[in-house]
Amino acid sequence: MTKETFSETTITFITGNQHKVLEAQGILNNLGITLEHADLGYPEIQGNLEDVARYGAQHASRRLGKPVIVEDAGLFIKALEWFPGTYSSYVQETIGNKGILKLMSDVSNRYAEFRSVIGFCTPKTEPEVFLGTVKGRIGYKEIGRFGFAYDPLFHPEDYEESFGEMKREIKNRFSHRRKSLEKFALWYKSHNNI
Ligand code: ITT
Repeated sequence: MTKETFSETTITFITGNQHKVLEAQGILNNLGITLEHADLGYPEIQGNLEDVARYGAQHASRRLGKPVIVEDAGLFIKALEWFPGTYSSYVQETIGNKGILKLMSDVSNRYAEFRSVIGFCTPKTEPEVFLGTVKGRIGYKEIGRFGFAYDPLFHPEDYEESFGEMKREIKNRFSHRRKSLEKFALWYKSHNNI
């Protein structure tokens, strides 16, 4: 099989979440990839993060006629049998952080992970996926004015502060999104013929 090569340094991030765009731009610019943003939407199939990212990237790249990335992310809480997981969007919109804190009120094991899967695809290639994970714990209250969604609940391993208390540059150094995007960028550059 021949190795695919890519010559574009600009990639379009398909997402409806502006916070993700700002974080991803900060991460990828340092890694030599320019990111454009388009809020096109794409069908989110039932399945794990990888399935959603793979299908979404393929669909969006064929539709836009350009190389794209999409991301499917979520918060996975061990004591809740990894809930909300793939239901993270729905749970954030319905019960929100207060609802999660209520579910955790009698729970002493606070272990949780954020996971991010980046799906990459071009109009002529098959999709590729890249997983990034950050370990941490759920706090006992929401704290912090930075970040978005679950960030005020999540304290990454080895830190007292929540993601909600960290400026974007700090979160970007070791977040789940940093790890998935870095894996993608390294892979992409090794397939780049410029
Ligand atoms: P897309 O248009 O990219 O799908 P989304 O916000 O729906 O945007 P996801 O499905 O990937 O994104 O995310 C699931 C939920 O988890 C959603 O409520 C996000 O706001 C939240 N989330 C994702 N990444 C997060 C992060 O880094 N910090 C806090 N919450 C996050």
